[in-house]
Amino acid sequence: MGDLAEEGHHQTFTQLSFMVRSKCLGKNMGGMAIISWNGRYKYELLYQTKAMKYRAQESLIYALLAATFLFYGTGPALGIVLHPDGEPNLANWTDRPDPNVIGRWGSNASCVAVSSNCVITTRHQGGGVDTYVDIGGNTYIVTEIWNCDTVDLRIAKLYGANLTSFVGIYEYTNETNKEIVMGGYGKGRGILLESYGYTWSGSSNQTQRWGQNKVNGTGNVEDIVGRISDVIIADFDGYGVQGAQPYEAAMAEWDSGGGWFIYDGNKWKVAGLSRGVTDHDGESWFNPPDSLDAVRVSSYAWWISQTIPERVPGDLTGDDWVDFADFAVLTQYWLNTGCEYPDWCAGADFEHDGDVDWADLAFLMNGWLGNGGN
Ligand SMILES: [Ca+2]
Ligand SMILES: [Ca+2]
Ligand SMILES: [Ca+2]
Ligand SMILES: [Ca+2]
Repeated sequence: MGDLAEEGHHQTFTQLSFMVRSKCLGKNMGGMAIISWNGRYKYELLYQTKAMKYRAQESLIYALLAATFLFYGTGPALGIVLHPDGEPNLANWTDRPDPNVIGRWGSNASCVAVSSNCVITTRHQGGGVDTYVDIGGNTYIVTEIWNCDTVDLRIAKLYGANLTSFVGIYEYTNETNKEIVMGGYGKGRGILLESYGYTWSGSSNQTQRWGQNKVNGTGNVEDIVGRISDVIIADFDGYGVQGAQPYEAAMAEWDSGGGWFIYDGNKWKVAGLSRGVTDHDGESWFNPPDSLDAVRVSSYAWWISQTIPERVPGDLTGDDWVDFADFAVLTQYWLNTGCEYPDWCAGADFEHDGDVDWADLAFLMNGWLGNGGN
């Protein structure tokens, strides 16, 4: 493996090989690990090698085999990792987004609801059309995907969803020094490692966890398949040290695609999607603090808002069709007042004037007669 390190044009694979080798030696040389890993991702890696030199292909396959062995061998572990003395009581801690805005993406990642029938998530964990998403107490199937150029970011449409909890997009580029709340379905804290870290613990992405941090800066990263993403960056400080938040947290495996949220104008908005952490092969370190990054939503805010599809006019059930089922949703909110951003009484306040009345009913009937223009 040493000689590979001298081949600059195979640097990406060399880094991976070197990282794997370092782990074999029981040392960790740093670098960032993407925090979800599955068969699809490996497939994508292999697929990309078709256009590359055979030698690079061979190196990559060796690295993947070694990495697969290591990941398999580490046993159950990756979610949000919290210090034992800094764990929020989720029953009392209300200064955070609605738990229903974070979903499970398939069996290996997380996602964030950004409209009544769409989530955003990262791409590196794989999945796509036909992936199941559990969010807001229901399970939906993904029927459409929009990838953001070369960025580790995509929008997924959930069939039949009419989510009443979702968040707006953080559009400002002033994230540095802002406090964030992060949530996801990744692994949690395992055992304490002397005075420097924790192992990861967990065997499935079924536990939602929340923590806090603060944005230290911004940057730009390229992953091992060439996706280039703007990121916001934080670190995992020790409990109670200067700069640490009360519920200081790090992400772990399966948190990929989960949210970093900033409180803005009385609303929580998604400012980042958990992407990578310092690689310690299934551990989070606070001494020295690990680096954490999330795909920077503000850089792609315009793309996200332009790409989220418009609802079919009058459709409230997410099936792109207007019928009695939609009328039934409207009747649940009939004569409600106090409808507000972002869900507007499950969408029944079509014209966003705060109530559900005859004007909204007329809008639905119009869609019904024209079948939403379809
Ligand atoms: Ca920190
Ligand atoms: Ca419908
Ligand atoms: Ca209305
Ligand atoms: Ca009205």
